[in-house]
Amino acid sequence: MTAIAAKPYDYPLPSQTKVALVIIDMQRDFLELGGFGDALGNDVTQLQSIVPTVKKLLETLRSLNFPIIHTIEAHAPDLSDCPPSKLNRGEGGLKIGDRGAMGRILIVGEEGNNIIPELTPLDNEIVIVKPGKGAFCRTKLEEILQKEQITHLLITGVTTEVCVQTTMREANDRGYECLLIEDATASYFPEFKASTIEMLRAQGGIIGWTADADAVISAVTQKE
Ligand code: C5J
Repeated sequence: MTAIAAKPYDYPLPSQTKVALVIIDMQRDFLELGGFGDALGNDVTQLQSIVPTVKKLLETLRSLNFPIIHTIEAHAPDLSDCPPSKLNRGEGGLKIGDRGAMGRILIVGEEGNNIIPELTPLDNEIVIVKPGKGAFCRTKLEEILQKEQITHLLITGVTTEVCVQTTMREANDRGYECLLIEDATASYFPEFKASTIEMLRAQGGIIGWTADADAVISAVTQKE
């Protein structure tokens, strides 16, 4: 048994646990100019700052043969999986399905919808295409985790208070032990990131744990 130095207390990693790295929505649509995030008026450089840390985690856990799960927020070209409540949100800018500088916004297969080149998934890694903010909503993620006997999720990606937080809450309710890697998640709003971290680990870790990437890397390296 080992543990990751975390808050509100150490995150236990019993020897039999199967741990996956989850990388949420590190897509050009959120991180680059001309994508969905930019169209909504956000400063995309806030998200770009975590790329080296996520890459380091990915390369380390990949080299140790941990399962890697990438998610992509995307919709079908005919938008049949995008409810009006999502499609019509936002004012002024481009909407989901509109043509932007990197193709149609948040549409599967479009240039802007791809994961950024630095974090491109390998063929043997799991990629979950999700129409919602949470990675469990209308996807096969739970089925895959059960089949692979994965019980512990190390969560990274963007944006902290939207898709990352929603996914961590969905996972926690399903019984997964979740740890959010603080310097490997980002928001367009730094104050939202800080609040999300506080609320997830409040009340004795009501939704889960948080830790730095270095603490995670040091513990998983020992676990092997
Ligand atoms: C958003 C996400 N913010 N990946 N998506 O629309 O957080």
